Amino acid sequence: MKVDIEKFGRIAVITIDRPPVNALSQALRKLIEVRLDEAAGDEAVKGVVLACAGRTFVAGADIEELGEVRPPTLHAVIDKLEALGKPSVAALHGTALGGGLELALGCTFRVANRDARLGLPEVKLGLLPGAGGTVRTTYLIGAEATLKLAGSGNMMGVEAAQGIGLVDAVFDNDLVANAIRFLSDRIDADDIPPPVRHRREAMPACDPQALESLTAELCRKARSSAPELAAQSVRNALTLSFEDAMAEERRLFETATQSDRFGALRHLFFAERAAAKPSGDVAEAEPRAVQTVAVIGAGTMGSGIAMAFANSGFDVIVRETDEAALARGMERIADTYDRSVKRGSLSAEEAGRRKARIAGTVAIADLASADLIIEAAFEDMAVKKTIFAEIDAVARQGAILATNTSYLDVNAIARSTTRPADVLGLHFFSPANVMTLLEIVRGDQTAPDVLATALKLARRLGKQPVVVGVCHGFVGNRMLQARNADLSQLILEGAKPAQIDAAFRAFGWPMGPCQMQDLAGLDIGWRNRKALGETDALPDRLCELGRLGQKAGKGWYLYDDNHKPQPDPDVDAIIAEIAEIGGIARRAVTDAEIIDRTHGPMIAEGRRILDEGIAARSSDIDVVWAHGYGFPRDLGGPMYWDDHLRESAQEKKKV
Ligand code: 3H9
Repeated sequence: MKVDIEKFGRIAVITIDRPPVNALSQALRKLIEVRLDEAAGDEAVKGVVLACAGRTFVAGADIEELGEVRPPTLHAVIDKLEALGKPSVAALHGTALGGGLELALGCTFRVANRDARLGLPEVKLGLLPGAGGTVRTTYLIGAEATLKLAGSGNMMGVEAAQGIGLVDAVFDNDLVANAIRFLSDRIDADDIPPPVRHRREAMPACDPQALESLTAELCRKARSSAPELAAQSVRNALTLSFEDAMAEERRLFETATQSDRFGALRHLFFAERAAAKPSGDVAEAEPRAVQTVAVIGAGTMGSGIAMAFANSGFDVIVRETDEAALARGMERIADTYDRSVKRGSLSAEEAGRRKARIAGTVAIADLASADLIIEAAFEDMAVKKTIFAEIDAVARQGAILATNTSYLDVNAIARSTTRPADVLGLHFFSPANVMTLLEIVRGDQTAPDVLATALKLARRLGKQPVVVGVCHGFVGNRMLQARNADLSQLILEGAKPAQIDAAFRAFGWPMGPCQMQDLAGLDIGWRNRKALGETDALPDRLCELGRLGQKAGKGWYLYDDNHKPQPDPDVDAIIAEIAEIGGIARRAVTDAEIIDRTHGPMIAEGRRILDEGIAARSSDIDVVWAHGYGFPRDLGGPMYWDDHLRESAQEKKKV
């Protein structure tokens, strides 16, 4: 780690260099402070360029150190920069995020590379920007634009940033040289605006009502109240003096860093990165090149997988057994893209490019050119084995063969080929073009470079990978089964489906288990039970009565034309009847009991999964649940919740 200073005539360039992302640790802040003092004390220096070495401008405060207040604070460093008495310009490349953007706001100007991105992502950690990010930004670009940035945590491209005044100039190359020239020209023209803190008067106007509705929308989208913190601070920027608004922002920030929510979200931040990182023999292996991907099966899953790859620039071949099924799959794909265009989330040109990347075939021989073949056929071992033997006969040497099975034994599937080292599981979640989780299933014989390739692919696809071992249902579905194992019994004892779902939503889930089963189709579980020779009287009866879920207009609930679930007295009658047959006394069940009897077994299963080495780390399980099943991020994942929050939540309830 170092911070250099170099003079180019009357301009001093201060270069921050702390790989990988120049995060502002205490040690780095100290070094920056020293260089700022040097620049301030040098009479010959008339202006300062603040730049970064490596792949990015400062990506924020050091998340490891957040919550500790150790001098010099970021506030102090930014204040010093703002009070240099000489104009300064931040030269932004890569991602200027959080404390990095706040540092840049301490400069008189901001210039950027065309592909740079800016953002205030603190909300994703349950925080708000804590070093002027809401106050100075509001002065510069107005309250609404600031809240959009700080309340969503989304990054913004430089052209948009220039449009709203966050960036003063954009360059295609030679960023630092251009920044020096930019600053020199401004000095020569005597065109130096005051520091951002003194630009309150020029602040764009804002409609308080618009701020209110924007805050509500941000909270709804985030399924969290975290955006309210940024909103409160933006309102303070409008109504309080600079000093008071800054003090208040800092107080809100420091309080938030002590919260359970921050602890949970910071845990997930590092957990996600740990899960995506190759380790052991996989870290040493060279990933194989992949450009052409074949998908076997054009059903919901297969077409979703095909789109996920096409969206990331891969060439895709979709294979179906007959022309009619292929046509249906290709139509489903085209419809999905057309809907995105209609919604405005995708341009017609881009949709056209993506569609053009997907070719269809019924000839298995056409898969010979593929670097990766993913089977997304019916969930049946015999079917899968036949398909793998077929692929084995046509795939080129070195091609990777993957199964998208959600439950089945990847080792058995691998053994049906002559090359088990090239076989692994790539378990996408539905819809595969939307859901971020990818369980990468390592078979007994899967080669390290096959795994390394899968991890690299996940990154290219924008997916969150987690490497798991072979067992029935892997990490996610195995724990889901445990979570739902007591569901029928709970209902028969007296908890209504609507009460169970409401208890789950109150916990923070996007939906409860009954709603989820209705959405997926109750027949999935029914078919599984039949295959295993098992029964579950209550859902079996619903299925026998044609109550297969939302698609049938009725399941646990009754659905109106808008797919809105309504509790159904007929279901209550079925429950009462089966309870009576089983001699189950009905009683009031509390919400706490619902959470305990569903989450308890799920976490116990998670512990068994760890003991068996199916997941490498407890935090991997949290990542699976946060990305694949909507476990509330604010609670850090089931294992983290159990280890850190469950008891204190129970204590709070008692008080
Ligand atoms: C803040 O700024 C608070 C202030 O408002 C107020 C203060 C008073 N700290 O993601 P990657 C590590 S809050 C520490 O794989 P990419 C990361 O763990 C902060 N470490 O790369 C990983 O380490 P490893 C606001 C960090 O290219 C390595 O860098 N800022 C930090 O896919 C590479 O990361 C944020 O929330 C950090 N701030 O993406 C930005 N950032 O190799 C968070 C990264 O050991 N960061 N690391 O696993 C990101 O969004 C992405 O990392 C970034 C790069 C887009 C920068």
